[in-house]
Amino acid sequence: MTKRQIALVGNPNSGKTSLFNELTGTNQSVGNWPGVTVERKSGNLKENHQIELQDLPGIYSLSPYSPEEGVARDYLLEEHPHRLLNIVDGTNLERNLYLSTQLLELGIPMAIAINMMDVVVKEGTIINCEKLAYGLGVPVLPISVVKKSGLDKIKEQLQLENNLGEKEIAYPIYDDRLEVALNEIEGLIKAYVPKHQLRWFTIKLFERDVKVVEKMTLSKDIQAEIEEIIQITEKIMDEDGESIIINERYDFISQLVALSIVKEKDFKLTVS
Ligand code: BGO
Repeated sequence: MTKRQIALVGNPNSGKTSLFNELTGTNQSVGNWPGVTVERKSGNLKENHQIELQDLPGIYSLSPYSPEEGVARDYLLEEHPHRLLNIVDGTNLERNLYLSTQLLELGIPMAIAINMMDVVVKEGTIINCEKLAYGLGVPVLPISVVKKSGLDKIKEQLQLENNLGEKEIAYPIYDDRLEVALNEIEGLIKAYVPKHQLRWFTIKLFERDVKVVEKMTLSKDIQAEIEEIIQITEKIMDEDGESIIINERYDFISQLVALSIVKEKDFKLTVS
């Protein structure tokens, strides 16, 4: 029986290595990713050796600029992991969720583990994981690797079978003006990309991501049509394509975080 591959993805210092070690124990193999000096680590889930965890390099985004991001991107797009576990540092939620918005677009079933909850609680912050889960469309589980809390729920998630269609609508929806453009680009490219990766490729084309544009080998006519759609949207929204996407991601995250976080000091201010 082939093992199910599950990728652990997160920002540097989110606690990814600590979680990977906790879930796999001593049962790990270490090498390098092909062509780059970036360490590749995998290991079986202690409780179920049919589940292989792939520890991806710590990254802030899935842009094509650094070797770490390149390795993570290629793996996620080409090696088709069964599931993703996105580890997020709960003390730095807004910054960490930037990567999450990109991971959601890959069309792979995913869960989010909010780590460092021991620190979050100590700082007097309440994170409403149900609200985050509702807004992001995927399970969000609070954990503390150091305190070993919440890890049973993570193991349950990792062992879930994938449901057909599970991932279809779980990605952030942005400003209407952008969504109209993305919808038009989707129509132009849908015959050329796997259905579950359509959102990813559409957004990358809108950003004029060089590697994706090179790889897709679209006809000159389609490329010109896409460029026209981007330019019209840039004019309407008064920004370049890449900045439009970055700003939309941050707007989406800051609205979601504002709804999902309560700080103790806010309480004190209201009652005094
Ligand atoms: C040091 N809670 C707390 N409080 N800390 C955690 C948790 C948690 O749930 N999970 C991880 N950490 P990595 P990446 C350290 O190494 O797993 C800590 O980059 C130190 N080191 O112990 O390495 C973890 O793989 C000296 O902290 O993250 C580690 O994602 C003093 O977060 C750090 C204090 O974890 C990063 C901490 C010499």
